Amino acid sequence: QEKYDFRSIEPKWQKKWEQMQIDKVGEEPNRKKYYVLEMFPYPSGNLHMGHVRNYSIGDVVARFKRMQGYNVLHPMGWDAFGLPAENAAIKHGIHPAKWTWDNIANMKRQLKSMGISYDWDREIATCHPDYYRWTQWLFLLLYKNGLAYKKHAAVNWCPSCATVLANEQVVGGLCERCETEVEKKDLEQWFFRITDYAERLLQDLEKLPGWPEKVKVMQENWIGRSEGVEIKFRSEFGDEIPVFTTRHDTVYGVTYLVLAPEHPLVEKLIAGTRYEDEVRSFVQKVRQQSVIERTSTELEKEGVFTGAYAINPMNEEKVPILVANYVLMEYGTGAVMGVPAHDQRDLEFARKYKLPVRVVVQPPGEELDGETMEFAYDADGISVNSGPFSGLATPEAKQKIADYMEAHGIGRRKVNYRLRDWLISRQRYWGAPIPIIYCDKCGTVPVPEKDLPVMLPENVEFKPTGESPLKYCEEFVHTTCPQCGEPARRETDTMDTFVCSSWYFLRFTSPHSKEMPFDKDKVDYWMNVDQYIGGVEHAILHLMYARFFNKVLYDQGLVPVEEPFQNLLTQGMVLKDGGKMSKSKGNVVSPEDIIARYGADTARLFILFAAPPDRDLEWSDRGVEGCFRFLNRVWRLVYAYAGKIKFVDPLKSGEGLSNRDSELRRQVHQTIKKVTEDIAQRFNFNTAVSAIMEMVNHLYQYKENVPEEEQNLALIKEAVVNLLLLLAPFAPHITEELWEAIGQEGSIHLQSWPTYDEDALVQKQVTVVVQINGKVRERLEIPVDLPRDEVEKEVLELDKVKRFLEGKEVQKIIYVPNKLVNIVAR
Ligand code: ANZ
Ligand code: ZN
Repeated sequence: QEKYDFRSIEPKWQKKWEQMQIDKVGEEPNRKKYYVLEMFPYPSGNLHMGHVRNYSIGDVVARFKRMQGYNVLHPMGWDAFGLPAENAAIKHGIHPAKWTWDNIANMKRQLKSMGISYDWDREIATCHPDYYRWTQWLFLLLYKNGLAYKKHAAVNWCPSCATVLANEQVVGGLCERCETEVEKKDLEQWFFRITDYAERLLQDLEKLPGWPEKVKVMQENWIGRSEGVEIKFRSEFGDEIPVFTTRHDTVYGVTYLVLAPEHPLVEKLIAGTRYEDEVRSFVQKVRQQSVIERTSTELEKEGVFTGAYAINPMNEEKVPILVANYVLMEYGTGAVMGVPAHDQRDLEFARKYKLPVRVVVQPPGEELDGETMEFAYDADGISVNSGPFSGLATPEAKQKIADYMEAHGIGRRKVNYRLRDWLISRQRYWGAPIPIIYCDKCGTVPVPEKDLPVMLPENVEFKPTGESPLKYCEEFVHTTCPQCGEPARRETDTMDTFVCSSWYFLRFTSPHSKEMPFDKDKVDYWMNVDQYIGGVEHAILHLMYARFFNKVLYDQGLVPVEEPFQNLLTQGMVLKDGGKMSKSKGNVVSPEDIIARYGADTARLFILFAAPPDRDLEWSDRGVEGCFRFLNRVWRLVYAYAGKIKFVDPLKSGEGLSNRDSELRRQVHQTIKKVTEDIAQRFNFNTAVSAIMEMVNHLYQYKENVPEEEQNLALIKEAVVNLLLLLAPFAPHITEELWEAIGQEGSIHLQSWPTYDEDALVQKQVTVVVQINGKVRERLEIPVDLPRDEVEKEVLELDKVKRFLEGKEVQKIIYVPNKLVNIVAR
């Protein structure tokens, strides 16, 4: 065969593999299992390069592990609910279901053209009733265990998407999806009690040495654990006002108290007073600001006096109560003790409103003055002006004051988390309906399991009204109460799509299970995911939610492991001209075009070769060309020998080989060692590929430099067999074709990963005779085939040679490789 015709090779093998069911996998209790998973995509319509990268990385791991003898689970599916489908419906009048399933069909076709080794029999789509019935089942499981509840809450509302957003979906005050300014809205919403798991979600990060440090830090910060004391202040009227502080040692420095505008006490304190109007209008104003704005250090701190006072329980001092924008209702108790000398926000606030600043912690060797200080002193020091606690160093003061407060019922030690409960209600159609029924008599009634799934009705109208189309779908809303049989109404909210993706990795173990979301014996065999691969954009939300779900299921005895993902690889981005590929920049390279022009093997090889997987990768047309040329080089090399080596057995040992041949064999085995280690230990696919490229160069050198009749065909067979095996996980089609061409039996992808011969790695030594002007003066041991310049260098450094050359000038050096050096000098 003359030409590397990927256009016929790739579809041919894809079809054959499908017929052979080569990627089908089942439980085999006696084999080591390996579960490799790439984050499943949202079916937006077309694969982009980020997908190609994600799945190419996963496929190398899957194929490599398979060749190493593992029973590998490598599935793929679709994160198929969500907004874009519904927006398409509103904009173009296409039903979200049709839009989604068409996109899935197209992307599946594109994925198949990449030759990724998925077990397609396990394909799942979260929008399929066979899947979402179990999402609903899991909702009920959480509900029954007190982990799903409904409450009235001010929520983030995107007016453009017309839906509620989780805090995590608000970025810099803007909607993550459409970048519209987010508003606040009061709604009854469903929440999952993820805060019950805050401590375990934090602690168990330690059990994940196979996760990138940066991801663990992000999760840690998101959970935001802090230790402090909840101190009971009270108003002059006797209302309790607990405050959470991490600096209870500064309690003698409190000069005012601040409530969040949403704090329930505010109304009570101001009602009927002359402060009423001013406070109310301030509260209204602040409620328009987002949480993000309000926590920003740049925020202009603003507040108003309520007219009321609070009593400091430590010294019975009276301090004014204010309402301010920098205090959040969602954190701690929604009330803060103001210690301007030791908290920068408080200081800025105090200066603005002329509140006193009292120093109660002195830095060692410095005198702070409350009147003039410009920066709060928030480090440790020595307590002053603090009654019986004056003179103590900060850690000790904290200890003693907390003890005192607990002993006197003034306060209690408390751990606080920044993590909030997970708001899962969405006022949208294209999601899993929340399986709840409201009955006038029975109240909130969960849908009985036997009635699942609560099907999404097909026949709904899509209008940009901001309300769920389900609300207006009579046949959906009206139902009967499962408890009393009277007419009742269905919940019309659907679930956040992050719920669907929080358990899909479990469903892949038993995607067709009709009895349960997944079979116990299947998850016991496959879990946990040995290697999870995906974008760092999911480092917080998806991974946190999935860990939470898995822990709930672990506690229920439904899954065998507490942490779902043993190892995590967060791949870098694919950049073009130094920036992100994006439609708006017009610099998008379409995977489909690249595959059409160069084939899937080239696309995969380039993307794996161009950078280590966790780094950003710069797209380069020349780089793609280079990989294409390389595969052509492999093609020509193998075909040049195919006929001659077809019936030759590969060499099995290096015994009795000539120096030349030993050296080639050494290079082959060296490459096996390097590629194996690069893949297994570090996922350094880029260096693995470049080692394979080098090996091909050595083979060409052998082919061109060794006279044909001296070429060792058994050795070449050994080399070519190993070359193809090493390249197989990266470029599965061409290697399969060439495997057949050199007469090997069975699919290359069913072969064992090559092992190297330790003995072959030793570089052979040869003795070179050193002559000066034709007379033998010295002998030198060098490694076989040491490059000429290195041989010359070594020779000229020999003592004897130096002595003979003294006062002479070297005119030329003649080198007969591996045999003789003759220095001509005068
Ligand atoms: C008094 C104090 C004095 C504070 C001092 C700090 C320094 P982390 O570490 O994030 O948990 N705080 C408490 N609840 C708040 C709320 N709802 N909105 C805004 N701020 C709030 O922070 C705990 C500290 O954040 C608490 O300790 C409190 O200020 C503030 F020299 O109390 B501190
Ligand atoms: Zn009822």
